[in-house]
Amino acid sequence: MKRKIVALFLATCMAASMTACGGKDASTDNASSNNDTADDAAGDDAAGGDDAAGDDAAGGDDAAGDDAAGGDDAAGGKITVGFSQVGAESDWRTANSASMKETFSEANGYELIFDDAQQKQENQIAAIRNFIQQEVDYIVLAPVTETGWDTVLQEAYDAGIPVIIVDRMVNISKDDLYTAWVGSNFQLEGEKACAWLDAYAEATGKGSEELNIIDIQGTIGASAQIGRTAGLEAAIEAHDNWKLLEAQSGEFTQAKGQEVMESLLKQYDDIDVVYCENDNEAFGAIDAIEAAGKTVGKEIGKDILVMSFDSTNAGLTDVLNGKIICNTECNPLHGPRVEEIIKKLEAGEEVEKQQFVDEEIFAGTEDVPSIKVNDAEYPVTTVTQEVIDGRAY
Ligand code: GYE
Repeated sequence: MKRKIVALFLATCMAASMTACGGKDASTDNASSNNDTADDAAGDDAAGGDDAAGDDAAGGDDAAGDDAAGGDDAAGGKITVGFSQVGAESDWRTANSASMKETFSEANGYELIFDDAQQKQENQIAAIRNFIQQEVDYIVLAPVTETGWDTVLQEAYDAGIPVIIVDRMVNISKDDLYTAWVGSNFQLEGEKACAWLDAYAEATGKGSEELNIIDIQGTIGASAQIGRTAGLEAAIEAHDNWKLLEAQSGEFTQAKGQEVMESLLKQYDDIDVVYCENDNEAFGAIDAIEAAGKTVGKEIGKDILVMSFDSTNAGLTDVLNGKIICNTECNPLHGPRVEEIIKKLEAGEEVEKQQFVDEEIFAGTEDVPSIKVNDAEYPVTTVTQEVIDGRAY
């Protein structure tokens, strides 16, 4: 309970202006020493404006940090984190789950309640309700889609449990229903991939040729799908000679990627580029293309060019093998980033509402040394075995 109230206080601080929370007095009496309802505690604190959780953490006795180090709460002094994970649909997701589990280990002072939602929002909503009931200290949510979160996040908010969103985004009516988000700029990823294709076509003398493009989309309504599809749509809009033959969801899985590609190969015999919205879809698409007797490769007009996102080890290995021509990175190692947010909250510090991760772009050829998107220049890394061996996922 104690932790719950501290958490609500911190969440309220985040929502209120920092001047209201940044006073000097380190008394967290409300938060630490009585049985006030969560509403009372947060209300008083926020209204009083004198209590600084940060001061507490720095030198006080009642700091949330103290709790974490040796408190007496249900988890035996550990910080409990309920993590609602999308599923296990891809190599990216496996790396992401591993990162979260490694970070939020018992040895690091956490009790992690990990829930795999099997790509279903209703399972995520049930998991969050379960976390609320268990009075976890933090809820971490990797949302399957952007919409549909208002009710359950309001419930977490009312219970005084800070919610950290990771990876994909939520689209909610009130911003203070979550404390912080960390993830990727998915539209930028799409724009980078398309800038690469544009530069590659130019560099190989095919800049004015017609390009027939297939988009194997991710899970419809997921930020990663929305952003990557939007990046492609904008590029198609900007190129008279680029044509989107079809966009269909491969649900970020290899099996579905293969299925979609198989059926599209029957429909179209003039596909130039397959824009797969993740590596696993690309693996499935490659299998389908090869089974249909066509070639994946780098020659526009002769091969089918497979583009992908994530840049997992297996994805970059396919770049090295010449099967994927360009792979735009999406970094899954969010465990330490979420932990940093939690540590700051524990210390009563302000956290950034939204944090974007820096990401690279990889290609199988040296034709395009760098690309430009919105006036920013991004180097393109040519994949070698050394590059792959030097990466963590
Ligand atoms: O690209 C894909 C996974 O949301 C960024 O989800 C994530 C995406 C990732 O299934 O492989």
